[in-house]
Amino acid sequence: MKTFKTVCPHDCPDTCSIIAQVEEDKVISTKGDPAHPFTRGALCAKVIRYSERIYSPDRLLYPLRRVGAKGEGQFERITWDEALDEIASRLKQNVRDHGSECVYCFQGSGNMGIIQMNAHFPFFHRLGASRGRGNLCSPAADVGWNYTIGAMVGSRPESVKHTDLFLVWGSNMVSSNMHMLAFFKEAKKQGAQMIVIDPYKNRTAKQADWYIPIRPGTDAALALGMMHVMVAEGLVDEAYIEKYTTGFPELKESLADYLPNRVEQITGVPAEDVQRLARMYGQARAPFIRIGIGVSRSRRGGMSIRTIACLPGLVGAFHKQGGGALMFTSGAFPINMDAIDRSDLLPRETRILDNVRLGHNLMNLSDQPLKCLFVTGSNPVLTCPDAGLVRKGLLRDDLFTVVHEQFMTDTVKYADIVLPATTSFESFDVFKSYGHTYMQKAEPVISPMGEAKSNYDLYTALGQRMGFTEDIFSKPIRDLVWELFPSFHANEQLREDFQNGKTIELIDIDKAFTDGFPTPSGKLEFYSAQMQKDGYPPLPTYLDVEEEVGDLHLLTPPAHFTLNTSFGGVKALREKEDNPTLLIHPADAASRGIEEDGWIEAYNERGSIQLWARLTEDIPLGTAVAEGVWWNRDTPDQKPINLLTSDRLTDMGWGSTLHDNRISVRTIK
Ligand SMILES: Nc1nc2c(c(=O)[nH]1)N[C@H]1C(S)=C(S)[C@@H](COP(=O)(O)OP(=O)(O)OC[C@H]3O[C@@H](n4cnc5c(=O)[nH]c(N)nc54)[C@H](O)[C@@H]3O)O[C@H]1N2
Ligand SMILES: Nc1nc2c(c(=O)[nH]1)N[C@H]1C(S)=C(S)[C@@H](COP(=O)(O)OP(=O)(O)OC[C@H]3O[C@@H](n4cnc5c(=O)[nH]c(N)nc54)[C@H](O)[C@@H]3O)O[C@H]1N2
Ligand code: SF4
Ligand SMILES: [Mo]
Repeated sequence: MKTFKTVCPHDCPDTCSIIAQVEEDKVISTKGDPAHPFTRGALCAKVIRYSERIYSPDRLLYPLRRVGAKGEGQFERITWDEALDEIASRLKQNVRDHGSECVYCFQGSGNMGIIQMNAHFPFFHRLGASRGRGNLCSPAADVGWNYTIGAMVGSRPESVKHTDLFLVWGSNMVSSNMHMLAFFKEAKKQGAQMIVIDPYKNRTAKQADWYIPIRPGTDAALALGMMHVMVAEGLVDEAYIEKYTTGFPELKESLADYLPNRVEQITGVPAEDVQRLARMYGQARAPFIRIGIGVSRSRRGGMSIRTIACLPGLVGAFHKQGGGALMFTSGAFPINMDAIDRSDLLPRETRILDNVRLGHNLMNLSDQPLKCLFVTGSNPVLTCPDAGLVRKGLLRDDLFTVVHEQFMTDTVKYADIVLPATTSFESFDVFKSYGHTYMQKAEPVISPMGEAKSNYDLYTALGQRMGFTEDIFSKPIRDLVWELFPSFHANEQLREDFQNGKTIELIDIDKAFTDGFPTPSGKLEFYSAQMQKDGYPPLPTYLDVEEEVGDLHLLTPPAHFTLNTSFGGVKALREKEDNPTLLIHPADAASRGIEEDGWIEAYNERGSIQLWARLTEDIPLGTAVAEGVWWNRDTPDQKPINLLTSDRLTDMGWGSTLHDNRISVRTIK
């Protein structure tokens, strides 16, 4: 029996360190690594029995060629040579006939390793394929936060153990960020309070000292209402504001628009609660705000995040132990991404497409239609908005689709060629994190299963088959590490620790704001000249947007055991969630003829799907919540929740508006 250290590859802020026990090239058990300073030996319920995923009888182990109709899932086994030859010849022919921008790779975050997640870029850049911008997950949050703070760093997550007031703003941490919550529990023992601000009473809100329901998309108004009260009542730190922020006089003037009564009308939060919240925040010793990505997935998302991020500037929280705010820690990793991105290989400035609008990209590009689609680390048939249009696009006879996957997902069924992918236990990588500050190395724990190839090995092989001679298409994967981390060159100790599998920190984020903020002005920016240049209001603002048709606001957040459809592939996890469910207030249900829990139909102009209605007062009137994304086979009508979501973009960063849609519901006749 041998013991290996590896890293959980899933898209999750916690990036856990895993200890795997291996016997004769087989993983016997997986458990958390107690030596990891952030994850401290615990793995979540989704990953604790990871060998069920690695050895699932449903793993794809060989290349396949489609023999049935698209979407049917009928394939025959072929060799890697046949697969690579067919892909190379289809690519060459299409590039010759239609130009290289008829090729496009849809990328997801199924494997968060720095190398494997980005391994396709050199190939598609060299080819001159269309590029993508934005993603389904969090780009509006990145842009919004950066306008205020200047870089994607914030308070150290572990430091929440020293807070006296914890604001969880639009995050279901019990399910999606449990290791940080564990640090807050230490503060709770000392009497710290937790407030959850969320449109519905999720698992985390149920543990809060105070749960504040808010109308979806209205967070900026609540934050501005708090600022109004804090300024009016002298609950701000004038000396700090003077030294560390810019634009306070302009902000102060604009706060006249955010009287608590008006904020109540916008947000649904009673004026006295706005006041109480502002006073608690303004009087706390070291208040800490954890901002969730959920807040950002709406047409006001970027501005909401930018506005919430201003709050700590009023009270000096970033400079108090236990205080501040955290969006992501991604900026704590100085990495030379050019080493893996390789934009230098681009033959010219190629076309850029919005990744979130996959259906549109497949159906509506009239000047140069897409002809070859690659999918890596993603399951867009289920997880992309406007899923009906995505499916239509994938059914196009003239589209050549290649999917590299571990499982026969709903997306794989539309592929012409299917390529088997290794799991992270079978490949080398280096991991940063967006929820903590520690770098980790993952050596392969076992040999690849069947004929599976890692992303890096696939795109190296494909590059060679295309006749690409640049060094990246033959470089041993470990050589890349030295190019990715310039800090390793000068620091032998760091290099040695990394080689030996120690968790290392490249930047001490405790010092991130010691000399000010990394914005253009060097200060936390209440007023942002850059925003004005980019066409946004320069001050934090509650934006007006047009309402869609439909009588309930639909939220589609992660479920405890699923959402990321990776987990739906594991039988034991699938069985823990009962049915694809719509949580709805009993009065909203009753007024639509739904008297008790049961199957109903949710619909809007994009389509209709069946969901199990569960009547609960945890959901406010006017809102409905569908947790998780289910594999089609686990739904009554083989339709994904994203049939109902729109591919409209966020206000910033070309992100998805998955929490900004409207539906109606009816009983099934
Ligand atoms: N309705 C609704 N939709 C959503 C969301 C929502 O909140 N609501 N959230 C969005 C967000 S934030 C995200 S991140 C997405 C998640 O979207 P999903 O597409 O469900 O992402 P994952 O489950 O992380 O991974 C996708 C696939 O990557 C495969 N994979 C894993 N590792 C590798 C690898 O090394 N190589 C290759 N080739 N494949 C691999 C897995 O088997 C899996 O099938 O969903 C988005 N869609
Ligand atoms: N168990 C589990 N954990 C996961 C995942 C999973 O699928 N399951 N997915 C992983 C991935 S890819 C990601 S990106 C992260 C997801 O991270 P997040 O998107 O931050 O997801 P949650 O933490 O569940 O938080 C979503 C919360 O945001 C709330 N919300 C939605 N709209 C608004 C709004 O306008 N205002 C406010 N205040 N709140 C709003 C929702 O009601 C919900 O409670 O989690 C990761 N971790
Ligand atoms: S908490 Fe996140 S990183 Fe940790 S094991 Fe679970 S999915 Fe992986
Ligand atoms: Mo995500």
